[in-house]
Amino acid sequence: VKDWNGIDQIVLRNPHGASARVSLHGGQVISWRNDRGEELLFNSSKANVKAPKPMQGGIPICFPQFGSCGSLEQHGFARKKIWIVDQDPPSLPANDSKGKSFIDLLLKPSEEDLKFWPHSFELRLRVCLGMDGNLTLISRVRNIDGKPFSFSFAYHSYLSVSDISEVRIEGLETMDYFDNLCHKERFTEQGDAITFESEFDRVYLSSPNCVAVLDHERKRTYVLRKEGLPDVVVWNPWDKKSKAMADLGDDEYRQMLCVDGAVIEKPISLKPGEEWKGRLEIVVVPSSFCSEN
Ligand code: TA6
Repeated sequence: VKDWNGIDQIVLRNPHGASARVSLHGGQVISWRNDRGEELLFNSSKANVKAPKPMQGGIPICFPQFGSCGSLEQHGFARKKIWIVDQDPPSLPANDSKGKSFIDLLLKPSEEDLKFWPHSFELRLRVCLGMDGNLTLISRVRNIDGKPFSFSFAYHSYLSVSDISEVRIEGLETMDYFDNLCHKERFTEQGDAITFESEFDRVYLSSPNCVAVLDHERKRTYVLRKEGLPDVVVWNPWDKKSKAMADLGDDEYRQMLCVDGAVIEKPISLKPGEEWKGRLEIVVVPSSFCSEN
């Protein structure tokens, strides 16, 4: 399938009717539907679909920088680039790909990228759709340079919710976090589940590997399981910021919540030849379940 700009999109399907759509523009998962055809990711109705801007929604890849504290543009350049499909992907451990339909995308720096970030790397993203409709994203960053480099990373996951006031997050209680609204001041979360009544922009540090996002109205829970991604970003722009964002409808903040598996506080350092792997699996279940926490 091609998008508005003639850029390829790949659609993964499972035998029960679930699907995931991945764009070569940014290596971004732009749609994920369950076996009833319901969209599970948020996409803004005002999203700018013109390359190179990334679409507001889905799961953009933030690399090699998360946020705007650094020398690069906000969230790095990976989400603006055109990735390529690896037609001959390497085999991965059975639990990564067994019974799943998947696609491997690759990103390597262009001459232009090297001017801003002078490090040769290969970023491989495997997007898998399971028999049960689960979505798994596995990223591998390899240092193919002659010197070490470090980076931060996030799966900037826009989840679709019924109404932000009906949503709560479990699994981040008592965690330390940076509040991006207060110039990265460090706080500690109290014992209660997280709920939303105003703008929210936090990075939870060294958090558990399972976090649940409960949507009461839809009786739907997203369970996020992560490996190699110690931090969790939770973001909702709320009304004022939404109005200031050209790519987001004024009231659309109510139907979205970003919960990102990420590496932010302690960037990953790779020596020449080394590889890092970050895995995020999102499962949708009828109720909350993080048995391993
Ligand atoms: O913490 C998430 C965040 O960095 C927010 O500060 C907010 O600015 C947002 O991401 C921007 O994401 P976007 O997809 O609009 O580039």
